[in-house]
This record gives sequence, structure tokens and C-alpha cells, in this order.
Amino acid sequence: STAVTIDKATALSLKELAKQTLKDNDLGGYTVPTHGLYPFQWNWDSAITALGWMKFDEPRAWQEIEILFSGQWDNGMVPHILFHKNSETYFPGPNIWGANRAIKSTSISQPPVLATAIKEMLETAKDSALATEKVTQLFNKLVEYHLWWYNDRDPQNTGLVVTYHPWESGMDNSPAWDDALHAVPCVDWEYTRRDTSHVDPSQRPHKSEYDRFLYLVDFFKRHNFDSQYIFDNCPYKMNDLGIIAILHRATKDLLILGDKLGLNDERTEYLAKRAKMTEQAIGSLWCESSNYFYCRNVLTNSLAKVKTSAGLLCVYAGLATKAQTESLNNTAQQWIEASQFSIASTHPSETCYEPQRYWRGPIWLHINWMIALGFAESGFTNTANHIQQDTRNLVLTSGYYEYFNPETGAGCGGKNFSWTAAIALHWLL
Ligand code: 2M8
Repeated sequence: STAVTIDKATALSLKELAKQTLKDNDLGGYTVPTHGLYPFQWNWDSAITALGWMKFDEPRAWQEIEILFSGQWDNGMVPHILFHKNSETYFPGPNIWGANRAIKSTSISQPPVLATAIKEMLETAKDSALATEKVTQLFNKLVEYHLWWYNDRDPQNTGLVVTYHPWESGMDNSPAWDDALHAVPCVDWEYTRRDTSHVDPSQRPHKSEYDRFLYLVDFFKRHNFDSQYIFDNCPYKMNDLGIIAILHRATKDLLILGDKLGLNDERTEYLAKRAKMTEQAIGSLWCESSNYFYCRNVLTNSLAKVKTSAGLLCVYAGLATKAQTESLNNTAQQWIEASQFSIASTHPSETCYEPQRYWRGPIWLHINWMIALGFAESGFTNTANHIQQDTRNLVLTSGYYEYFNPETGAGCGGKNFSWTAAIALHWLL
């Protein structure tokens, strides 16, 4: 799309609107993604949202992260949702998940962008004494979280962690899960979804997907969240590129934090070894004939050959070789040209691409930020600038929606959305 510069007055009012969005979504120390549709604290939403708070209320930004860690399990996992207060506007709630820790939560995690966000927060903090104090307090919890990812989700040291649920990937109905999810049984009980009463059902996942999402939730509960049992028997097991890439970058960021604060020890050395294993293993997700990284269904050992934006995150992770990065940059250039706004979450030339249906095509601002960061750091500034410019245009055109239609720029899903407002504050304005 054409370059538009934001004049000072517009930038100022967009900034005010973004701050107001975070304040309106603040439930007293943690931020809901948006009222109604998502009335609890989500893991990667909070990490991204803290970057927005950082621009105008640093203590509040640190509090967001502290409250998220208050729900950390004894085994180190930081859950994907913390159900701090009851709400009837979301399904499935805490009783369906059945994980009654001190704070009710789900039993899976989400893309671990936390350490990366915390490093960014420390580096941009105006109150560096406060930032240093907070990171020092949080460091051990972050280490435990990363140890959980590698030990619990890659107990056989393959270098590639597995995920057990599309909700864990954060990219709920990505076409990369279609085949693997199809093999999961459906739940045999009736339920009432709430999402489709807040948002047009044509922008949400299908019932056939929810039936399987819920089967898996129930499976974890029935087996008492037993790590070993679930690893051995879960009917859905993916090497998800989004999680692998985000975890990898976050581990490197954690080590940098540890260096800065003099907190590295034998546990972080172990994390560094795990990261090396990922570097050695990632090549198995690269397809030579199509020059792209794909997710893998671990149960069938087959690559899910559909180009989703998760593949581009390997650049952000520093997991792509120089030649792979060049080739991914060419693919990204075509991707950008294929629709008016970029980056569509599924490449528009794929037959499964749907511009309005959630993670099957729409643009997500935090993913754009990560992809652009990766290309900028690898020296592909044109690609990075183009993505950033398109992202600005989206916000100018439609404001702070949950996600955007790549063909029209129309806002989709929930309105007044925290991570969209936060990315605007952090990266665009
Ligand atoms: C979406 O996922 C939730 C389940 O976690 C849902 O649809 O009910 C995803 O976009 C996810 O990535 C995001 O964290 C969450 C809250 O914004 O919504």
C-alpha cells in the first residue's frame, strides 16, 4: 500500500487513544486483551501489552509481568490464561480446564515472548534502577519457565519442543494445524460457545475445530496434567515454528539479561546448550524444494506444507542461515505484494487462505513487529520498512482492532484491543 506519513496531531491522538485503550482494559494490575471476548489475563498478550505500558507508566508495566508470574506453576510453566476473577462472557472457563492451582488457570502455555519483552523493557526503561530491581527479582522465574519448556516439551533432547494444543501456539486455527487436528477425536458433550456472540462467526474458528480443542482440554484434565503421560499419549503433537522461534530468541535474550545483571549460572548454561540443539535441529523443518520452514506433525513425522507467517519468525529467532534468510526475504517481498496490506498470516496464494478468518489470513500487529525486527536485524531494511509502513496504515485506517483484513485493511474481531494498541505505542508512534 502507498506510504502515508502520520502528521504530529494524528500521531498524538492515536497515542492518546492507545493509552486510553490500555487504561480501559486494566483490571487493576493486569490488562485484559479486550472486554467481553477475552475477560482474563493471557500470557503473550500481557508480555506484549507491557511494552505499551512501558511508554507511559513503567511501574504499571512491571506489575503486568509480576501478576502474570503470580500464576506460575510449581513445575515452572506460566499458563496461557490466568482466571483471576470469574466471568461468564468467555468459554471455556476454569471449570472446564480443571487446573485449580492457587490461581485458576489453563494447563498449557503460550508463545514465550516474555524474556524478549523484559529485555526490551530493561533497555528502554527511563527508571533504570526500578527496571534492574524488577528484572533481578523476575530472573529466576524466567529461568524456571524456560527450563520447563525444554525439559517438559523436549524430554528426548531433539532440539525442537512440542506443543499439545492449537491454543498453546496462539495461532488457534492456523491451517498448519488442519491435518494434525483432524486426527483428534471430537468431544462427546454439548457446549455453548461465547466467542461467536461477541464477534461475527465468519471471523472465528469453526465448530469442528472447537470440538477438538475441547477434546484436548478434557484429555489434559482426565490425565491429571501428567507430563510424561501427555508426552507419550497426546493425540496432537506439533513442532510449532512460532513457539520454537519465539522460545529461541527469548532464551538468547534471557542469557543477555543474565550477563548484564551478573545472574547467569549453571542453569542458564544448560539453557544455552538447549538453544544450540535447536540451532542444529531446525534444518529438519526446512523444505529445499519450496525454500520455506514448515511446522511438523510429530505423530506422523510430516511437515505441514502451508506457508504461514510463523515460518518468517525463524529470521527473528536468528535460526535461518544467510542463504535461507535471503530466500525468506524474497518470499516475504512476494507476500507483501500479494495483498494491499501485509503480512497476511497465511500466504495469499495458498488455497486455504481466508482474509477474515482469524489465524488463516488476517494480519496481526505483534507478528508484524517480530517479522520486521528480524528482517531489520538481518539487513533487509526495505522489507522491514515496508511491513512497518503497512502496519501504520492499518492503524490509521482502522484503529486498534484485534486483527486486520489484508485486502481491505478493515479491523476484525474484538475492538479496543490491548496488544494492537501496545504495539502501536512501542513501534509505530
Ligand atoms: C486468541 O485465543 C483464545 C484462546 O487462547 C481464543 O480465541 O479464545 C488467540 O488470538 C491468542 O493468540 C490470544 O492470545 C488470545 C487473546 O488475545 O485470543
